[in-house]
Parts: sequence; C-alpha cells; structure tokens
Amino acid sequence: MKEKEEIARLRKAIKKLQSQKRYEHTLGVEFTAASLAMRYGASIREARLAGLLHDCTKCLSEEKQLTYCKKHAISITETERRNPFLLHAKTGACIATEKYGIQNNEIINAIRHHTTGRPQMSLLEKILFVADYIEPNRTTAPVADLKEIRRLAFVDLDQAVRRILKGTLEYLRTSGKEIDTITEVTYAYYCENAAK
Ligand code: DGI
Ligand code: FE
Ligand code: FE
Repeated sequence: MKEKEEIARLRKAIKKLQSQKRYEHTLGVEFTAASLAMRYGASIREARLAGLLHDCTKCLSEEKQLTYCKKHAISITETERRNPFLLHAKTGACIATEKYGIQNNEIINAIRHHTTGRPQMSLLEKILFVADYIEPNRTTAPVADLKEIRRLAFVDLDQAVRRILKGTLEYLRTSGKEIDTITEVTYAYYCENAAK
C-alpha cells in the first residue's frame, strides 16, 4: 500500500474511535512528529504512523483497558492498576499490531512508552514523546513553559525530553497524583545524559 493511502485509511479508522478533540490532538501529533522527523533525520512515515496511532485506545474506559490487558496477557504494574489511564500506551501498542497491522517494532515501542518515557529512548520514541506534548492543539499541557519547550524541541531533542519530564513530575507532585517509578527513572536518566 502506498504511504498516502495507508495514512488516509488509518486516519479514517482512528477518527471513528476518538472524540473530535482527541482526533484533532492525534492529527497534531502526526504533523509534529513528522516535522521532528525532518529535523532529526528519522523516518517521516514511521513518525506519522506512530503519531496517528499513539492514543488509539485513549477513549476506552479504564475498565476496558484492564480487561483488554487481562485478555491479551499484558502485564500490569501496581501503579498501572491504580491508575489505569496509564495503560492506554500498552493497549495502544498492542492494538496497533493486532488491529492495524503494524509490525514495525520502532513504531510499537514508541507507542508503548509514549506516556512515561523510558531511559535510552530511540530517536522515534523521543520524537513521539515530545510531539505528544508540543503539538499545536495542546493548550493545557501539564508542563509550564510550553512555548520554550516547543522552540527547544527543534534545537535539542534530549533537552526537550528532560524539560517535559521535569514539568510533568512537578505537575504530578503539586496535584498529588501517584508517580510511576519509570517517570522518575527516565527523568534522572535524561538529567545525567542530556548534554547541557
Ligand atoms: O494521552 P495524552 O493525554 O495525549 O498524553 P499522555 O499519554 O502523555 O498522558 C499525559 C498524562 O500522563 C499527563 O496528565 C501526565 C500523565 N503521566 C505521565 N507520567 C505519569 C503520569 N500520571 C501519573 N499518575 N503518573 C506518572 O508517572
Ligand atoms: Fe497518550
Ligand atoms: Fe497523546
């Protein structure tokens, strides 16, 4: 299938699953991920597919996320059990393969880790992680300094990752939400490894 047709087919399918607002976010992430791929020399096709599919299960209820994981033998951490919205990354990665035929591990991993990030992310993983936060429709990002992070994303991707994690952790702390260890470990990693 040609890339253009592939994207059009997926857009149509995803549109049916999402609210209008969520779908606009999805298109924003597709577009921003493609732009970052141009800047950093990643595959534009992979960036667009990851962007289009990253929140494909976001509109499933928490209960459905949990039943889906059980049915598909997806392991759940204690933190995820208490905060099932975190699971949309794992269920999304699974459905991207099962329902949308994505075989490419780069794309699947980018979707799987898009909410918390992880240490040593691949280029595509970082592109999706950052695009999710800076896409043009995002106005209520938990992260302050969105304008500065948008600029930074096109200058130093690792620094943008670090800043997003810093802001997310501040937001989670001030709002009293449970912090997944992986979010903290990822932040520590990018503090040490994102060259200043
Ligand atoms: O699905 P989106 O809303 O587009 O974005 P996302 O998948 O990055 O999810 C964003 C939310 O995830 C944001 O409100 C912060 C939250 N989050 C990230 N790390 C953690 C977390 N929430 C909790 N409770 N714990 C975390 O470690
Ligand atoms: Fe998400
Ligand atoms: Fe998203």
